[in-house]
Amino acid sequence: MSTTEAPSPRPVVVAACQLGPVHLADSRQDVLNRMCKLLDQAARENVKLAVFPELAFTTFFPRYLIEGEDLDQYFDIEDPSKGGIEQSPNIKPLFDHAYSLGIDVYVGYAERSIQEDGSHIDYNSSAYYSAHANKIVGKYRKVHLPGSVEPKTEPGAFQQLEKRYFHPGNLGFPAFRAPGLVPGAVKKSDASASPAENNGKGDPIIGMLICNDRRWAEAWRVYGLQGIEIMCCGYNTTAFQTTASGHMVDMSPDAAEDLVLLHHKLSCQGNSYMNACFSINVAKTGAEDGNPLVGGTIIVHPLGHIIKEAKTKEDELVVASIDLSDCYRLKNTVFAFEKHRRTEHYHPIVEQTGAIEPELL
Ligand code: CDT
Repeated sequence: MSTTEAPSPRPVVVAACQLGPVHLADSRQDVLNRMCKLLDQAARENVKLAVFPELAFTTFFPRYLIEGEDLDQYFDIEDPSKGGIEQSPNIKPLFDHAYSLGIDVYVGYAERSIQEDGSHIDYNSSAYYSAHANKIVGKYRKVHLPGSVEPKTEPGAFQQLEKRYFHPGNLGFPAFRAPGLVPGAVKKSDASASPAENNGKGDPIIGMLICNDRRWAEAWRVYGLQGIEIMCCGYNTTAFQTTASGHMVDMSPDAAEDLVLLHHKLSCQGNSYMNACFSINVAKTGAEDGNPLVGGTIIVHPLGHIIKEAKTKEDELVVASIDLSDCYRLKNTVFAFEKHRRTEHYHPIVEQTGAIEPELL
């Protein structure tokens, strides 16, 4: 598409499938039933893409120190010799149901990846299941793991043990196309010979992040550089803030929750705008066995505003009709990366991890 040409409409109905709390004692079957019920509701509202939270099938277990075999129950096995995660008896029924309704699904889960030598590596992962292709067409492993390897030792400290239970993702930030989501998508076989002419005309370009990743501009930009149109991101975010020792920051619960929501929305709205994409950001929320998780499920427009927002801290479907051509107002102007980016100045982004302050005066 030339930058002066108005892009053709590419409409799609999407939904955030917010989940209320999942308690330690809740069975996988109960949670699956709740998720399938949301899909049923989504089908009645003509939804074609449904996004579920991070670690959707269980309680947010990294808040607990769990050792030995007790940990196994939270993980789903990805064993290439026996088929992928879609074969997991805990997950397959969700995809089977989505297939019967013709709905694509993003869902977060704890992945136990079996290696060739029989050992395993654990990841905090998400999968994108395409109902059109009846298979997983995108996989992501959370890169920015928050928390610590060792539990905090001071009395009353809150634990966040993701660095203990998971390896940082090893797949990078791979955008992919979701087949069959919008009508009339241009395919490779009938595309124009000039690649830029096909921009904004193909099957939707999808990216995935998981929770803490949404706070990292670098992650969004790597997707932005692949022309992302829809970002899917599930999260479990505490409704309070903690100090480095794991204690609650000393402020009123309402003020703390407002601040958490502010940072969440700034991250999603700012990065959607700066990468000119829609984003579907979905909470597991409410109090899990007394541990409060923030809500704030939002669907964000590429211009940065919130299109739809959850009203509860319970299971709730948040539906929006979006038009992917809306991404091109910014992709072709302010954020036409090919015209305006100055990569010669960006070296520190990849060469440096922590901040290095200028020399003292
Ligand atoms: N699950 C997860 O990644 N939670 C983190 C808490 C980090 S503390 C800001 C989050 O970013 O919401």
